[in-house]
Amino acid sequence: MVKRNPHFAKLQSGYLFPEINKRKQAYLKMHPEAKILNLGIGDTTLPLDPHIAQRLQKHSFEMSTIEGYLGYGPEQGQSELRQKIASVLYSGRVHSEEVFVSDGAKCDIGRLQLLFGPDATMAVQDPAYPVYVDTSIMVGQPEIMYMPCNPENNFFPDLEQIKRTDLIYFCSPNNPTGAISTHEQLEKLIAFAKKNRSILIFDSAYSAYISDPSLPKSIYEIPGAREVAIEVGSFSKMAGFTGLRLGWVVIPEELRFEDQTSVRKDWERIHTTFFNGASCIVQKAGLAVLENEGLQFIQRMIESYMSNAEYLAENLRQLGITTYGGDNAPYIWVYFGKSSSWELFDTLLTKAQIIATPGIGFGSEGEGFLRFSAFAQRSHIEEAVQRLKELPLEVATA
Ligand code: PGU
Repeated sequence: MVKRNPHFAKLQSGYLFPEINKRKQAYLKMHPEAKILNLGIGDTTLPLDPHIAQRLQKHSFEMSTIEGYLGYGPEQGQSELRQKIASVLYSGRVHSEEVFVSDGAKCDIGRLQLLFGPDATMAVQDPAYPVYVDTSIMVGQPEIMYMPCNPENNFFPDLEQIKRTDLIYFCSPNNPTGAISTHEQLEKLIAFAKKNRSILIFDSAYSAYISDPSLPKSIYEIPGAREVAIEVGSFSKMAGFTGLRLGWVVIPEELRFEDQTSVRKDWERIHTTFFNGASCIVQKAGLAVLENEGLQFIQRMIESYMSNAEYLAENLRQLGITTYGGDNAPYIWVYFGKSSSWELFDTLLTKAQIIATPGIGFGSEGEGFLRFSAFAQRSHIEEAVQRLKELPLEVATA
């Protein structure tokens, strides 16, 4: 018999979102007529712009011609797309060879664990996107330091209380709290990583949702970040590519290991060994996103999701419920208190047929919270508000 990988016994039973889906399916089995409103998973619902869809169509068709056919591409990504990401999204702060195109941020976060291996220690915001912790446990990393982020510290960790670790995971705009870190806060984070000789892994999957020009969209807007930070980005929420799959990782040339070898070079080795490139057609569509017409479309799409966030947050507040986020970020982090997150989840599902994500699924600081996603269809959000108004909720103010 083959021994089970012992690290898997340390994981929570299932990954958060399939667990939610299981409970939804169980409910539907008993109540097949129920109209469930899904404000749980952060999955985009608005259709693609024709400009982008036409590009997909064009290149799909060209695959049927001898001249237009494309096989394996460069594993690191099509050079035109790497250049466009560097120039449009980073205003030239990074070079195209430092951009590695992928099939999405989630897969990159998993592959990044291989770069540092089983001995690396890590710090992570609590609450956080569960993939950072789950993949660290899977590769057998020995220690995870949780950095509490809550209303008391305005969702930014007290770095003086945090022990040195090799890696620091940080996400802004944050999933799930919707908090956005300021320039000053990120300067502190970079200084902390420098002092400790740690590497910062900065997840900017929601950066396109920042409309306030005073807030940083990328870690590379912070001086000194190139020597300490990796950035993970995604087309999923920026352009509605959750189903198409396209993301990237930036590793600046200055980033070095203790022995002065290049982190970027090792990443190139991993990326080209484990991955054969994102779909060539989807990369062409990614290029269309970064052209003027595509950029105008994503602006409209983001405004539409953000108007959902504003509507939802405003209505929840009118019900006397304490909310955070929803401003420059597509998630609303809601404190109900008194009950546990899973109890709150069950109450909403059974009494109002609404799905929200239980805060505890993102870490212990999420207990008593629910995360509402603004990516749901507008009609579902409006109906959810209506149902919440009719529901006598046990509401607590934080
Ligand atoms: N990073 C963060 C912070 C995310 O919230 C998500 C998606 C990703 C990366 C994944 O990006 P891709 O480029 O699409 O791979 N979070 C969603 C979806 C759940 C999931 O399992 O990824 C969420 O609801 O939290």
